[in-house]
Amino acid sequence: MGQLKKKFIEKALPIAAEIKQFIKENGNIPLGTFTVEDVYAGQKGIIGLFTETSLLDANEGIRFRGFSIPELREKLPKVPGGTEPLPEGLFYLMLLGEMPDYAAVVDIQEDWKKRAEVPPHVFKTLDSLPLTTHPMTQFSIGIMAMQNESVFAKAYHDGLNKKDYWDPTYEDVCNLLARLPRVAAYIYRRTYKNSVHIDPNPDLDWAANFAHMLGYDQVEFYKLMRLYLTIHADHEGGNVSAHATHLVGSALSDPYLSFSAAMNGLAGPLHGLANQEVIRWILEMRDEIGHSPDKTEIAAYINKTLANGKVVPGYGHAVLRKTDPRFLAQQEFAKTYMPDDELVNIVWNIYEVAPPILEQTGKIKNPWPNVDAHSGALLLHYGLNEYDFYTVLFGVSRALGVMASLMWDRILSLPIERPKSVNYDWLKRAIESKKVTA
Ligand code: HAX
Repeated sequence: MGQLKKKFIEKALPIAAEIKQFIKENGNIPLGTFTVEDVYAGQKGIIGLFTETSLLDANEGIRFRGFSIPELREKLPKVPGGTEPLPEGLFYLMLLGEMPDYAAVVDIQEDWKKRAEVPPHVFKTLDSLPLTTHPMTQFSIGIMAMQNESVFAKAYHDGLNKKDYWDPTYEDVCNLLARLPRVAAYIYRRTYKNSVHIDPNPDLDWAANFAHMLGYDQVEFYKLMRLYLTIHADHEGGNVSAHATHLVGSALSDPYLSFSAAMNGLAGPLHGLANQEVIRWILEMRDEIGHSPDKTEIAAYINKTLANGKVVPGYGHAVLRKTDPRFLAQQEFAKTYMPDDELVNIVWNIYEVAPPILEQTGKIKNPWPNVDAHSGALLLHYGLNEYDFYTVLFGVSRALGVMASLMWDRILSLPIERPKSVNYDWLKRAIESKKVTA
């Protein structure tokens, strides 16, 4: 048994017992009320999910087990002499709730290297798809193709005691995390690089090896991947990809089934696909204007986008009400490594121009940029210009958070998710009865 798995069960069982006792003692205490509008508005603000790995504050942004993005960048272990955090360390933090040292991260790296071999049939499955298949669809299919190896599904089929669900889940989670970069890189190389594939380099960390398999071996790009795979990992439990993992997982669907569901959600343009949409939108703006747009031209293009009934991609958020700290972390990276890059400067100009325009509409609750507003310009700087692929990078990162969360779902034996829905007639009757009793 690897160090992390041993530590997880030693730590998780007493905490799970404590949480369950807490729920038993406090289960009847009301936490709030909801309105008729809440029923229609995508459950926003309604507390109905339990997620240990991270917590989002509307004004401050995300904290992973209590650590903000700047704190993660400072405190998570780095490669010797490195400047960006190692995402394997963030997985450790999210799983255990404690900051790892470098040795603990190396231990995870060694474990994942042993698990990293992707079964050949997965590549054959991917190769059978038309090259025009969107990379996110390929990614979801690639994940599903690995499902026949699920240790949990087999153990459940063979007869598994409830209290042991966590154990084969852990095996699936680590196998999946170890293999995702290879699957993602395979999709990239088959779709855009004539199927000239690059073997993994076992001497590299998880993020750098991913960059290497994609074909980007610059040290700066390794740094970008470490940062990128860290900041996209988790955003508490209610976003579409995390919620999908939790929801599907609550039926005891194994991690492969749960995570591919998450990726189908991430592939939506209001969620993770926004990162490709941002770059598509910027490039279309530049093409239409015929040169690098200035602030006045950007403002006009934003107004035109809104007038055409489209969203300005990369702006707005269901929870956040300030600039996303994940945007700011990427901006800081760009200021260090590419302050004169043309597209990066367009992104910064949009940041100056867009918020007041969006605010003036009077309906957009958050006029500030989210994580997706910046990432594409960073990738383009290093030549990764196949923007349909960007959401797959997001997906590889998101696996860290939602898989750590799924481990907690299992250790806590969280039940099947089944919120109540009501119809129009029910709402009308509820309002009527309120009027009668008022
Ligand atoms: N451009 C134009 N209109 C926008 C907008 C934007 N960036 N953001 C919100 N709105 C509109 C909504 O479409 C809605 O319009 P209607 O009332 O006509 O339906 C209105 O403003 C109120 O929306 P809201 O309450 O402020 O926002 P929601 O919580 O409903 O939606 C979204 C949050 C992120 C989906 C939304 O802001 C949006 O569509 N943004 C652009 C797409 C995007 O960047 N998505 C990525 C979000 C971060 C993420 O998950 N990354 O993976």
